Amino acid sequence: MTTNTSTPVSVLGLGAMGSVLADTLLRAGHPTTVWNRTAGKADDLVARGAASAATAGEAVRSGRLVIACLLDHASVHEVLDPLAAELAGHTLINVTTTTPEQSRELAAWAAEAGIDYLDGGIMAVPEMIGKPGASVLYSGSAAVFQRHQPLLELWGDSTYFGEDAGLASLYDFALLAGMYVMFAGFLHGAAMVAPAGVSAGRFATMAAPWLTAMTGAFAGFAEVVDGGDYAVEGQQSLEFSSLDDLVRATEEQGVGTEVISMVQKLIRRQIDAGHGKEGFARIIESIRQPV
Ligand code: FVH
Repeated sequence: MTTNTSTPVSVLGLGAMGSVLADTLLRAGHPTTVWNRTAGKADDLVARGAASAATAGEAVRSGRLVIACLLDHASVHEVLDPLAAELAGHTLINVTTTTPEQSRELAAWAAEAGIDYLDGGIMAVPEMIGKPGASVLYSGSAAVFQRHQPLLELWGDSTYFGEDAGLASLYDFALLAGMYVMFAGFLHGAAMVAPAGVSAGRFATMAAPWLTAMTGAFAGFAEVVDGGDYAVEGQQSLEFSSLDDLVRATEEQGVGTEVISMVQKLIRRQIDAGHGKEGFARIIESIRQPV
């Protein structure tokens, strides 16, 4: 069952993200109580109609739906452990970034305390919340997700992955891994062209459409990985793309090779294992089997 009516909700944590999440709920007409460890961060929200709780316990008592948006796993326990008994029978949606195992641990802790638990992974920066492009991943209680989906959609597209509370976090970190390596790749390129007098801004105007176009290769790599045959016809071989010249060009520019050497090492391990004629997707085997 889903609810579209206003839901009394308490938001714990008014950092950059928690403040925006609370503000979005408030603007949509949900009676919102807010709490933050350090005083003062609630002032703007209170001026717009939020209720301010003096303690986390007071916030929990104000609403049966509690949103935690704190710094990390440790801070969630620090705030909520003393409130376990009061949270019993409440719903907790935790959008604090935690690892999959930490999310599962929190779900087990919540189950033990009689708290309905949904874990969230926010795929957005605060400025994106409530706007196109924002997305939040969820796993844990299906009932909680269904009941509160209209409210959750206020923040961004919401996707539910299943009862295993660690799944949202797993997808979150997997997507972030791709993002950080891509960002490092862009900055590596920017460092390479800088000695030639090319600004990072100029390079960005070239890199953005190039990398966007290259994401078109994901589906092909995925097909090869899922098919399990890295030797399919028509692929560029690992030997062909050994990256030797790319590393050399990096050295010639006098910049560090760590970023590109990382990819080269993954390739090299597969060539050394006799897979040099196979395609680039094969490097997933180097990642799957860490040295
Ligand atoms: N901001 C972002 O772009 C990212 C986007 C993806 C998801 N993350 C995660 O969201 C969580 C909160 O992030 P945030 O941006 O709001 O973080 P901060 O601005 O640093 O605020 C942290 C809040 O946590 C409170 N806090 C920290 N430690 C404790 C503690 N031991 N007890 C109680 N509260 C604590 C802190 O309070 P204060 O310092 O103001 O007193 C802030 O309210 C996070 O997991 C991101 O990874 C955001």
